[in-house]
Amino acid sequence: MTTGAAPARTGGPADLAGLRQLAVATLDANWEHDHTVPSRTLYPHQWSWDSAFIAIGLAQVRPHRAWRELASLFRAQWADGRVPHIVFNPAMRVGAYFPGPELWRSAIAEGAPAVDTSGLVQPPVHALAAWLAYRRAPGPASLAALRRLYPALVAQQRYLADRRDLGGDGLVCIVHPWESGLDNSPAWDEPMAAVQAEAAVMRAYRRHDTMHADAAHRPTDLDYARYLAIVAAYRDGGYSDRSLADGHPFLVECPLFNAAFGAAEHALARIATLLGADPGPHRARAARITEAVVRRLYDPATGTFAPRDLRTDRLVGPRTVLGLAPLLLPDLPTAQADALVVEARSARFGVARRMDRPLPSHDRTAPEFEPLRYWRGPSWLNLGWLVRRGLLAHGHPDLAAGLRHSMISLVAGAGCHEYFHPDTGAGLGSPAFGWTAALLLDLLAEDVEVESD
Ligand code: 2M8
Repeated sequence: MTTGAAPARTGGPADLAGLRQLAVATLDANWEHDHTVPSRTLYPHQWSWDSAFIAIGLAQVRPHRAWRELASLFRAQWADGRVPHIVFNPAMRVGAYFPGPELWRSAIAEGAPAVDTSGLVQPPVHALAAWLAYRRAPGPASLAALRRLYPALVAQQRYLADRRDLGGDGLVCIVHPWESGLDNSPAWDEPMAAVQAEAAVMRAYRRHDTMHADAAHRPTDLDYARYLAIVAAYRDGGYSDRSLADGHPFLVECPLFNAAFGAAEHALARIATLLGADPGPHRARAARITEAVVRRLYDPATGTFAPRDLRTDRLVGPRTVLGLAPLLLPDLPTAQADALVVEARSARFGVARRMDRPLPSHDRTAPEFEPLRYWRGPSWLNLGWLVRRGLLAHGHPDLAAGLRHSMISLVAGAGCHEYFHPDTGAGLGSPAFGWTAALLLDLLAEDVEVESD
């Protein structure tokens, strides 16, 4: 389904030097004393996985800031090891973002940091980011920063492994669509349909996103009412994970989240080796995670991965880009990696040596594909960047090159937008978006190496 006419391209710089300049200027403009905001208008605080992607790009041009970015995020780590998905900037006015600190009330929770945060997490791409930031800017200062961060990265993984394995099968369970990072993905339609809420609830609140972005591109009021109902359920239990398995309204094992969880152990193994620590336990955990991802989330009938709804114990139906994420696991067995390459090249996603259209966030051939609506079709650079790494790790440099070219062309055509129309490449969402700028810098640097253990 299409929501409205396709917007025209907005225009971006024509040459690579101009593109690089635009990316650096975007990151500089979004820098806020110790972190980078994803967007000055839509997202004026610090977001967890945004900071990880941003640190990778900053390492190319402002290495000192890359480490400050990660350090400021991990300063807000909770005592249990969770890294919150939003760290609120106390200097921002009340109402600058919805839902703000007054709704999360993190201060009431045991083990929360002094600064206000959300109580949710996001895909743990931080160990990979820290490793890459070091690789992009090696030297004594980076090494010292990595050494300081390592225990916090280990604690982040421990939280996920110990507190969030709600299915008891070695995988992390996400407890809100916001934890996936792909908030409004069609993957969540089935699990969200079971969440009790009414759109009318939103009359009591003032949404902030629709003041800065077209409402037709954003989640609906009913989606938001459900998001809030899930937050309230978690918050009212003090953000404790202990009894979630008995009745929390949203319990899902996500392939992207768990691929990031496994990739983090691979990255930690490399970091441990560099720091003179034992990489063995990280390697062993990585192998267990990959095995569990395949066992629990691979669907041989479709040849792709899908989220598992723990409330029904079923894989969800829609074939979203989340299904391609396990390519990130260097030890993904060949049978599954090959199947994912078939899926990536299919008409659903169109990854090719010469890509004529950008990688969409959802199956282009599905009836619920919406090219303009947030995470239900548009193209995002972070997903292209992750899939590209996966293609390189599994021996497909030609497809990876096509994806890289397509991502660079998107920004060249439209600027550092938050997301892009998956047919026309027109820029959508925030026009000056942090991770688009950062990952573009990483793509422009020719020396991107991909490790496979
Ligand atoms: C979007 O999510 C926030 C909620 O966390 C929102 O819609 O207000 C998502 O795209 C998420 O992946 C991203 O981290 C965040 C900030 O860029 O925005």
